[in-house]
Amino acid sequence: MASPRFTNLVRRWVPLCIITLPLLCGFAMSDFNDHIAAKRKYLSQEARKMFYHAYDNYLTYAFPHDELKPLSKSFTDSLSELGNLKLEHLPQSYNGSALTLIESLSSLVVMGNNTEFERAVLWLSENLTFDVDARISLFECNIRVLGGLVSAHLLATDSSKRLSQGKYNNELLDLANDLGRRFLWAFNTSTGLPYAWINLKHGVMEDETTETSTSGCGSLILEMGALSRLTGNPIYDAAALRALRKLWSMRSSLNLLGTTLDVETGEWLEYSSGIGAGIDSFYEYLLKAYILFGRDEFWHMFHSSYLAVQKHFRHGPCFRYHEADMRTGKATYWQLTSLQAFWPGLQVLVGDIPAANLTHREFFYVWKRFGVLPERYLLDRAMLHPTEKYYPLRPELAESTLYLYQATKDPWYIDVGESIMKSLNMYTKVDGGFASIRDVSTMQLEDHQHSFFLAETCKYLYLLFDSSFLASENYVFTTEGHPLPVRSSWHDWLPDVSMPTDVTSVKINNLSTKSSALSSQICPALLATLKEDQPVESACHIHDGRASHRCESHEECGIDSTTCRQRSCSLAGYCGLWLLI
Ligand code: DMJ
Repeated sequence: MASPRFTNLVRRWVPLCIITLPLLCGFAMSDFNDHIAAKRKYLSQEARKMFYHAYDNYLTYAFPHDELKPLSKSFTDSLSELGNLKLEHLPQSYNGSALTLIESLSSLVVMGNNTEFERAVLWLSENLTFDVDARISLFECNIRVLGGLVSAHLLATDSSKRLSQGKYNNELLDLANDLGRRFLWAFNTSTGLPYAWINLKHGVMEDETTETSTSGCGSLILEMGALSRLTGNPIYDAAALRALRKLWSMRSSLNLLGTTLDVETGEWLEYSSGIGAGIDSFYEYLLKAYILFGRDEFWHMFHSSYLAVQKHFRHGPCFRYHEADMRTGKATYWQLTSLQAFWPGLQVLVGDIPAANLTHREFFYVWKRFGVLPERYLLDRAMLHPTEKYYPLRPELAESTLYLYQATKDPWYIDVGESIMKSLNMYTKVDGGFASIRDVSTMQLEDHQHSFFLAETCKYLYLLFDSSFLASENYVFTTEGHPLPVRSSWHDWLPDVSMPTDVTSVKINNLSTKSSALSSQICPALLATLKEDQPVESACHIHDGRASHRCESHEECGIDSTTCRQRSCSLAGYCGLWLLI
């Protein structure tokens, strides 16, 4: 029996503890939250400083040309490949396409600088022309220029009244329309697949290469779809959709696509495939087009591709992605590439948060090891690729970090963002801007500040620390980081109501759920097709063959919903996560 003294102690202290502990915890939690809020505020100011260091130097040394050379404090007209023409032989009126200015428009809005946004919009409205004898990449010009203009037009004309009344008369949309018309030349092929290169003045040049990439054909639908909806001319959407459908018809029996192809014959030139260069934004645009336009067709294409990727490219407990032959699924290259780092962000959109978190950690591990992400890292030999050792200020890891933070609110991602920002300031900041890294093993710099550093890298870091821009509307970010608002008038099935926040309430078949273009968690189309006894967990979820989970072979087992890993058949005849694959 307990002594009376002990009983007294318990009587006196236990109720006190029960009352005070939650209070203490509450105080500790609120202290912690205050600390995170203060840290985010400070870091958002640092991200803003980074952006303006890049922007101001661009304006001083490179504007109105395309991009800044921060070491020599000069410029490059990187968007156009001018062949034998030298700049001084160009007409007087030619002054570059001010690419970095176009790419900065939406970042200025995200950072709340409406005055500079207006100044840039008005300058572009008066001076930008696409009537130039320049050979441009359709893919790059679409994501950077068309995307930049369409997004800025939407931001200039939404209800926020960012521009002084009467000053803007849809000039950016007119420019986008003009550019879109020039793009259409590229689609004049027997397959509907567009040429990778066009001359803005003369169309497709004689002897132009017929080789292009999967991304080049399959990442046009957001910008061209938006342009059609804004102008009321369906021709842009139709061209991009036709190309996408043709591309999808070229998939293998494994639902995989290659990375390069011929636009005239419609045949694959490169069968090795993955989630990185040449195909990355193809997956991204299927899901984002579904979120923006609500067409089930996009979801079906995305879902099949996503499952195929998880099944054939992912390996190991660490959730790395190798490359494989689209026809056989056999591994070709065991490489982690910088571009692949967008994948966890896409996984957040689809709701596979645990998988996104694990993959993100892989990329951050390599970032920490080298200080930044090398373009290619050989997984099988745990070493840098002999030639592709560069880091051109790419945004993908910051992008995925933002998506993961939005979905989880885990402060660890704030630390990751802080670490990314520190590295950028330490290794790439120079007097004249931010320079790319030529070799991550020596940190030797290269004289180039890519426009996506302003459109994406700085923007994603800023949004990680200050997401007030996201509170006003539900946005889809293009692959170049340009926000497009999700609007019911553009959408096949969203209810006709305004969406004042970044979370949209969606009701399908009496089921109500919340969906956001930044962390949708649950894909509505999947929800609509569900039977009542099948809980929605993830886009990669495949049920075991039998409800009892009994099996005779691995083929009868499905894909685990939380980890997206292939389940296998145990010796006792049950499907489960028995082996690490
Ligand atoms: C950007 O131009 C776009 O994100 C594109 O989809 C591929 N990556 C570059 C930056 O790394």
